[in-house]
Amino acid sequence: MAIDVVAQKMTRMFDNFDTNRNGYIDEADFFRPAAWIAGRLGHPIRSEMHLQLQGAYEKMWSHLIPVDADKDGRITRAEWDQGFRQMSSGDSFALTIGQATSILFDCVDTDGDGNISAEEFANWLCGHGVDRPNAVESFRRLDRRGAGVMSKADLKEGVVEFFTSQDPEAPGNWLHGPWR
Ligand SMILES: [Ca+2]
Ligand SMILES: [Ca+2]
Ligand SMILES: [Ca+2]
Repeated sequence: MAIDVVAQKMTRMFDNFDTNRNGYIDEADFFRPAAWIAGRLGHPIRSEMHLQLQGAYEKMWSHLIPVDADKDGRITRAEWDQGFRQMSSGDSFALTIGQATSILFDCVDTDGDGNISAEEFANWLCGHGVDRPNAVESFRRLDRRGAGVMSKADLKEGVVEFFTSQDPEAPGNWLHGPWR
């Protein structure tokens, strides 16, 4: 039987976003990576860099709130799967992909130069609990033309594949690290 590649990727994404690994995603899960990534870059809590990252993550969380179907402030795996199914079958999926790409880009492009470097991407994934070798490998896959940096358009190509491609070899599958 063919494996459901998209479903496996969504499970991976849930695990990455549940940063305190307690089985559901809530707002607190997005404080940790912002603080971790800023710290990795040598910027303390409440520094400008940290607050900027936290703001980007708060945007990500507010974008996910509709997935919390019963409005209890927590996204369970069931809500996650259901929310994704609704989103991907809806008319506004292309719009959602565009918004998701922009929000993600602002979380990852920490120096704000309009490109994502290998180091920025690895730091982002490590902030979500992926180990560094796998984070580096993920960037290598997503940087499909070997440019060494990703533009927002390059990231969007990966985001689209992540959410839609059932091809096990699609580079975009690696957006949230190893997915199998
Ligand atoms: Ca959690
Ligand atoms: Ca809920
Ligand atoms: Ca950058």
